[in-house]
Amino acid sequence: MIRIRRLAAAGGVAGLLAALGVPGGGAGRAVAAGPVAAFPIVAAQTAANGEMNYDGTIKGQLVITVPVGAAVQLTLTNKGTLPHSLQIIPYTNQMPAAAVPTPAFPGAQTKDPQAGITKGQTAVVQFTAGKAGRYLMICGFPGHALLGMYGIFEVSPSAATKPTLVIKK
Ligand SMILES: [Cu+2]
Repeated sequence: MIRIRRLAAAGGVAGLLAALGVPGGGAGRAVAAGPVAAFPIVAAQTAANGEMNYDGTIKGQLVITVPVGAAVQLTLTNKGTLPHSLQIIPYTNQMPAAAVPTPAFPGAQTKDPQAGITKGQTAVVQFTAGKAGRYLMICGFPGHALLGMYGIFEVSPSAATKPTLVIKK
């Protein structure tokens, strides 16, 4: 079910960009003209929080900031014994029990985020940060976000903002 949604969403990127007036939505390429913001992220990098961490961080300590319109690439590698995933969702104080049906941006999740990827696997997530605002990067495996496996994903309204990944501990 999620796979079908993802495919449908991927086909809608060009239309979304056109609707938003983002340059690059035309010319036959569904790729934003914004800068590429590429970050590797390791799930279960340490034993912290029962391995339910991104780069050893929990509860919003990891903050990614990108400019609006950025072509984002997040490469998730799982070093732990539990499955993990990554999904961008609108900011909320109420962590979902598992991945939500639709990510904040088309394609902004690893495949089947409730199932996750297993130890040693890597998944590449690519999407356009089409709307400024504050979002969460959650693990969609049941229970993990509730237990603190989430970071912050900020989309700056300024296209001049440099993409950064900051760890605040
Ligand atoms: Cu997880």
